[in-house]
Amino acid sequence: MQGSANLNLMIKAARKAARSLVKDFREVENLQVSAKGPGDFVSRADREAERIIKEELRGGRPTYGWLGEETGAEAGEDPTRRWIVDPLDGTTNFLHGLPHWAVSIALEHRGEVVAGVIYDPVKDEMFVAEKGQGAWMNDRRMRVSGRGAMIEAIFATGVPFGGRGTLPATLQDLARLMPVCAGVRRWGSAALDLAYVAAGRVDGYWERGISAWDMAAGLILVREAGGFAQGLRAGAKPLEDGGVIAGNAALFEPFAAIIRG
Ligand code: LIP
Repeated sequence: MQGSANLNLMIKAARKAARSLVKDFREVENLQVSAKGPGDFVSRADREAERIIKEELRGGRPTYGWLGEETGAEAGEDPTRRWIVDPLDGTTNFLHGLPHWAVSIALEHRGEVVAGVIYDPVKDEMFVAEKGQGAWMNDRRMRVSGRGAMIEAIFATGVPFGGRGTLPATLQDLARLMPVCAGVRRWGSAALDLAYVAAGRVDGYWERGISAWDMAAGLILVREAGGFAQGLRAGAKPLEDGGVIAGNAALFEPFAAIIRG
């Protein structure tokens, strides 16, 4: 896939940040045994990755707005465009030396995500999509799965922890879904969960209480791969709804009906 100048800028920024994160990830694995643990070190790694991405993207497109997990929102001279960035999605996995995390970069135009890049440097898998140009993984075209029976389908989700208020609703989701599907996976990265729906590796994904930067890039990957991605409430936009339901074309409706209760 050739991609636009914006997409190539996003890919360059993701790769540059990933080089820094991979170096830090090797150190984190060593820090697991330290009494203090790697918490502060990972926070610094997260912030440095966002600094790298911001420098690249705002250097190339200085007028675009910004929304980043670590540095927050900044308006741009161009009120119609903004970057939405999670420099390290799967932070807890990273912190524990679990090799399942990603850099996620999205471009939003007039409230709609029009380009997305999710890069998993440990597995060297670059997931990209642009509106109307399809979804790709390492230059191979991606399509959502063709599975049409819920009982054969597997789903990904994020299970709240640490007293998060969405736990009761998520447990009810699981109680309704588990008996009628082939299984649920909790891998710890919303961005990669959505990328895996787009790649057909998992048939659907949902999560309550996640941020725009967790999901923005994954939304366009799923849609350009032939899937559907909507808010938890019927008709709601995920980025405004704080949650998402995504799935392949055949299963989205029955899956969404279960989650919406
Ligand atoms: C994470 C999400 C994940 C969710 C975690 C966390 P982070 O994002 O990708 O799906 O379950 O609670 O929000 O914090 O690693 O960028």
